[in-house]
Amino acid sequence: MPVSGLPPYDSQNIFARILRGEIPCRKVFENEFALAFHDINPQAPVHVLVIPKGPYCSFADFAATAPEADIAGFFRTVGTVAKDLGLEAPGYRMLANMGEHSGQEVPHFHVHLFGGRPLGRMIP
Ligand code: IU
Repeated sequence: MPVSGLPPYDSQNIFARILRGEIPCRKVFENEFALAFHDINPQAPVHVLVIPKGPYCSFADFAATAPEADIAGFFRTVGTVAKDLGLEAPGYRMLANMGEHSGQEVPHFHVHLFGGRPLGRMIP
């Protein structure tokens, strides 16, 4: 269940359909906690999305309602994916849009990983 004030999870959203294998993706990694795949509209030489397997519409939903073991497993996986992509030594950016003001487009929680070039400062 999403936290109050947020819309209910839409099981037909594009990332839910990717998780179910109904729509293909360029998979990078998958385990019990997460699926990682290349963004279709990359904003950096490496632009990968990491999504949890459960039905969480946003970071707020995930942080408030996912079992702690799933939260730990998910974020450990984000780190492993970044490392395996060779991003750790030069560095990378991770970002999660949450809700309307952030411009979140897909209502399934996802972390962006950007890397492969100096990314500059980004505030906010
Ligand atoms: P956002 O944080 O919800 O704004 O990011 C959504 C991302 O999902 C965005 O970078 C899109 O390019 C990306 N994406 C994708 O990789 N595959 C898709 O089929 C769709 C969006 I729709």
